[in-house]
Amino acid sequence: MSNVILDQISEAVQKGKARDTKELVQKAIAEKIGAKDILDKGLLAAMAIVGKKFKNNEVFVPEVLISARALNMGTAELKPYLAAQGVKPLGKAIICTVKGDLHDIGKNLVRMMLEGVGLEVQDLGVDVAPEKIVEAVKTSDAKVLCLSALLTTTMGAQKDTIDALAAAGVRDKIKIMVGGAPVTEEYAKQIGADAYTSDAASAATAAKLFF
Ligand code: B1M
Repeated sequence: MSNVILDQISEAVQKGKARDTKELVQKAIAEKIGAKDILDKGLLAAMAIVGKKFKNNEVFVPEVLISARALNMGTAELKPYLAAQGVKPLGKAIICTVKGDLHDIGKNLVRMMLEGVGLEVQDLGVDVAPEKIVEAVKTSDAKVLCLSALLTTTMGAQKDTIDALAAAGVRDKIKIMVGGAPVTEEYAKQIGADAYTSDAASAATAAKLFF
């Protein structure tokens, strides 16, 4: 039974049916299907299929965008269930997708998981230039900065950001975590990041250790 609804969620995301996705996620929650299963086997499974089709030129940017919108509607429903909300914020983190990069689904998931472990999150959005990040670090009391990059062509902006923070004299004010599909542990070390994690849940666990 549960597989049926997870398949329906996947189908709704693939077709970009945002309202259906939201309703099906609500139905799955009511049927006591675990939030992580709904996320992994329904919502993200769909995006993996859409990603393959995108790569093979079977679907194009507009279709991917409407699927992304449906996926975001679904994850918004899951937010309270993915992790218990902390009552008093543990501390503050800044998150963004780096310059030149518009992908925000992974970033939003990381933000959600950080909030889930009790952190207050300042989200700077997507395509964020190093100068803007430097300004945010200077003016905020955040202890952790999370940089997301989804393209091999924008991974370099993670390094540019770390370099810009060093040049501005604020590199040691904050712990820098990097992630995103093309990013690796080795790359993270190479560019002088403090931590790399491959998924949103471990990003939250790792971030917590800095407080
Ligand atoms: Co884009 N895109 N895209 N795209 N897109 C990819 C990434 C790609 C792999 C598709 C492909 O060819 N197979 C490919 C990149 C190739 C490469 O560089 N290696 C690609 C390309 C080429 C492009 C364009 C250049 C296409 C074009 O225009 N010709 C263009 C670039 C635009 C730009 O950014 N300047 C583009 C555009 C788009 C859309 C706008 C259409 C849309 C984004 C919509 C949105 O985000 N609102 C889109 C999408 C949706 C994808 C795919 C299909 C899905 C990405 C996604 O959201 N995955 C993607 C193919 C794929 O991945 N299968 C693809 C789900 C998400 C949960 O995973 O973001 O990896 P992810 O996040 C994970 C982890 O990486 C980690 O946690 C998350 C899960 O737990 N994580 C972090 C992420 N950030 C972290 C930060 C941390 C820690 C962990 O900080 C500490």
